[in-house]
Amino acid sequence: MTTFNTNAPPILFEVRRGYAVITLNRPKQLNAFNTEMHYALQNALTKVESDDDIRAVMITGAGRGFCAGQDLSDVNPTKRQYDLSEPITAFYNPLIKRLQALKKPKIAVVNGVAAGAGIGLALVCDIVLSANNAKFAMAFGKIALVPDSGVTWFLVRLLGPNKAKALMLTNTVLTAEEAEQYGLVWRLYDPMLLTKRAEALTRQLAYGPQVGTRLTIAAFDQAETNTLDEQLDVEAEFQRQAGYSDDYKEGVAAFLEKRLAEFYKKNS
Ligand code: T3D
Repeated sequence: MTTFNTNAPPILFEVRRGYAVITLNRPKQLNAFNTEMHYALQNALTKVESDDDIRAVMITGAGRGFCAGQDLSDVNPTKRQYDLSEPITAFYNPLIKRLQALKKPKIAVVNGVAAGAGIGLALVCDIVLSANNAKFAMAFGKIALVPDSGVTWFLVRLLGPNKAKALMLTNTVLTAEEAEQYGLVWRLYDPMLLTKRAEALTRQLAYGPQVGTRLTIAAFDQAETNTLDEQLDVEAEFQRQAGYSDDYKEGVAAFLEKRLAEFYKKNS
């Protein structure tokens, strides 16, 4: 039988060379969100945003789940009813907006089931890796709620309106393979290999060019709503900024000198 440490912190936060790892740490509840976990995640994100040595971030879950959305035992409506827009506007919306605004590469490492707001947490990341035995449970409809945490926004863009609605209205639980086919996931890995592969990818992004990477993320974010004319202007402006970066000088010098570019030199 698995035993769980009830005094464990709701988030584990580790800074490694060039990147941070955030681990949602309520494994008994499949890392469902409660208020403490929201606050701890906010604190972790403050560190990620403010520390220039953190150039990328991995978000994953402890135990057999990634994140099961809201902790339902915390909000049990049979005991007490309240305005559900409050936790959404106080916690979930700021979390998704903050992650969307963070232009350092964010890698969701879906180690097990993701449900409800846990799917929004994964989809707001720039790259989603998943264990090939993970599941993506839409969940909201099953408890008579509507999708939140940006899930309607992400799914309609990934799948188109009809497929997105069908998925949600039927409370479908996607397998990892289906999630990959639908574009929710970038790569699937054997669970034994997932962490190593995710760390390697996160390091690759952390040690890559920073200005260009951040502007690339921002450019794709703006492409969601821009016209082609507007987007061409964005690309020109971002290219102007990237062209003044030391990383660009290093990238071109390395090419001409037939060597590997070194964009990350800390402690080396
Ligand atoms: O309320 C607001 O603030 C509004 C915001 C809403 C945002 C949302 O996220 S709404 C959606 C909330 N989430 C869900 O409805 C998901 C509920 N969970 C499930 O449907 C299933 O647990 C899963 C599909 C995620 C996994 O199924 P399975 O069969 O692999 O695991 P299980 O046996 O159901 O769960 C394992 C344990 O985790 C179990 O506890 P136990 O019996 O071993 O002590 C279960 O109660 C617990 N657990 C799973 N999800 C939650 C949870 N505990 C609290 N809250 C959960 N969301």
